[in-house]
Amino acid sequence: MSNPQNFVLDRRRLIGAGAGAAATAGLAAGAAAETAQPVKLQLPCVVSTWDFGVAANAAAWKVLSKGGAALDAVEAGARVPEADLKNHSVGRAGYPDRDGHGSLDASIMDQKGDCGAVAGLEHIAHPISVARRVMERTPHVLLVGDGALQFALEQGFRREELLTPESRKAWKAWLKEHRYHPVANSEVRTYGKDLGTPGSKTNHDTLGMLALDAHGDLSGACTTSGMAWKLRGRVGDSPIIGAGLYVDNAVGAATSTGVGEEVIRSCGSFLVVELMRQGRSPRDACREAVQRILKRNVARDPDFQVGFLAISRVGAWAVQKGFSYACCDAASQTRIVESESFS
Ligand code: SD4
Repeated sequence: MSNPQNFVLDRRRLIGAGAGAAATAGLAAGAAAETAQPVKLQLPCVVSTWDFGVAANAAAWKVLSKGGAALDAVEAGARVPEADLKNHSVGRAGYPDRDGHGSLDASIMDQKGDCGAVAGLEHIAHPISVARRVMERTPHVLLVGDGALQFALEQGFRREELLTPESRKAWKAWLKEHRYHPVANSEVRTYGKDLGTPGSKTNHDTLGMLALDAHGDLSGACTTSGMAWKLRGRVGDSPIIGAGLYVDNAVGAATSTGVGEEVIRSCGSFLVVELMRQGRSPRDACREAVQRILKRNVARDPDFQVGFLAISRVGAWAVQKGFSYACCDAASQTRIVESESFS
């Protein structure tokens, strides 16, 4: 198998490997864009949201390129931004809630339709691995808050301080402003000088990762610290199966990033997969899901953003303006797709 090829998108371009079946669509302040040509699927492959997905993909690729399972790949991939102290939207250094508590959400789903998730998990740096334990070692799907922490500790996970000095500083800076206005997505983050330029490596959001392994099995993972400065106890889409993540081995998989409330209200990732089941391409399915949110949310916040990423067995690449993703597969060909806008 050839070496992994990782490609990063800037906010206008998608750089994809010449094989695969993935698509994104999203909206940024009410506008979204996408374009794609159908391409043939080549196994294995992995795609993930945002530019930090490149490092995550490399970890997933290590598993996939040796013939490993998609489930192991997405867990390995998700653990990368979770451990990255420069990443303030996933894992240990994620920005806290408005009261200063770092709490994490994650979900994982495999080719059998089995799934596990944790929400509002504090003091544990790798929620994706706890989510996998929930899936594999309990009869349940979702554990929350103190119960999730108790389970994680019983499973041998280490209790640690999630906040880094940097994320604490950012929280203090936000507190000074005396405003309660949680935001998601790099393009609209405005609090503190240390958040990084919008779109920069240090200023991105949820990791959603979808992988198709050499055996033809799909799995997905989604991990986040949620919206910075959220209300304590607020849970976004990422740990909700069908919202932030959905996998159906016969059809495809989808994941999301952005304002989780909108994705939950629309059962976003489930919707994308169901649309693909009906014969829609990943691109059209993502676009339709975005358009439904747009239609429903008439009085939306002008900053509000949602993006979907999907992978199918017979799909196409696509991307929308203002939302990047990283892909990795064994193809020798690469291509660049310029996005175009619609609203
Ligand atoms: C949430 N969807 O908690 C996550 C946050 C996110 O881009 O993805 N931001 O709502």
